[in-house]
Amino acid sequence: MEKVVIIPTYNEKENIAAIIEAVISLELDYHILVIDDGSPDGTANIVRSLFSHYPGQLFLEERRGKLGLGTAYIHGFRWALERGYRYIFEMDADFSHNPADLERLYQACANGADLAIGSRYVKEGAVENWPANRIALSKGASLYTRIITWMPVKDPTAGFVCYKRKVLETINLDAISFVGYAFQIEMKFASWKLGFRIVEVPITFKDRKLGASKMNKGIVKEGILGVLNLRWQSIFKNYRSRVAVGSSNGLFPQQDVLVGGK
Ligand SMILES: Nc1nc2c(ncn2[C@@H]2O[C@H](COP(=O)(O)OP(=O)(O)O)[C@@H](O)[C@H]2O)c(=O)[nH]1
Ligand SMILES: [Mg+2]
Repeated sequence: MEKVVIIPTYNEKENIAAIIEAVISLELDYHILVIDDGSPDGTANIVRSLFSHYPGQLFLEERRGKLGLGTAYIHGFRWALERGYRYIFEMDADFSHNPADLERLYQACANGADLAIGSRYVKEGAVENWPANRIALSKGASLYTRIITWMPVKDPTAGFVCYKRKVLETINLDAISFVGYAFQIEMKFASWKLGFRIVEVPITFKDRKLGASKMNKGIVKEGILGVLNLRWQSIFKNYRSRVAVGSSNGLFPQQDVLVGGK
């Protein structure tokens, strides 16, 4: 029970079998947990049909409807913590994240990081085939987040991450408020505020070839307001103690955070 990759899905029937196969064929003992939000295209049925091929390695949690990426991951984190996993990964289903990079994130954590981020915006990181407007949105979001929060993370919206379990045990998951992609920013912000060591590992992010993106205007709006809210809370509302399990006990003195690309 060492490593589990959480893959959130909504209508990923074109990708899900192949991404599961790609992770398993690494032969590095990754377990996989798919969190499907009642995909109308039958993604969950495909996962179920693969159970007998990968017994004890492939798991599925189904939710009733599209409840958002953030709560899907929170559900997955709780599932993984209850089962004793030591390294808990986030990865998209659509091959934007290369499963072969899982091991690079794992190595970063095994070598001292508490949180390893697959980063597009550090040296040697890259984005391939994304339309110009998506790149502008993503880079703009990164810059905006850094200006408002001062968080020294170059790719704060990244969704390819390895957490050591102690990070997820320390963050009060009930206090994580966002449902969409702002969730990704908040998880990094909370980890940073709690003094965890964050390392950015350069990756090449590729646009999906199959299926459709679920990005929408509501997600962007939540991100813009959400980042302001995080900053506000961290200045005036003692965000750090509120986001820690057990709250306001002073257990987490701010450390010098080491954020490094390669
Ligand atoms: N369970 C769940 N998964 C989601 C939801 N929204 C997006 N996803 C999944 O999150 C991952 C990233 O979403 P995607 O649409 O590719 O976002 P993009 O890469 O930013 O365009 C994919 O695996 C999606 O299927 C959701 O509301 N619930
Ligand atoms: Mg995608």
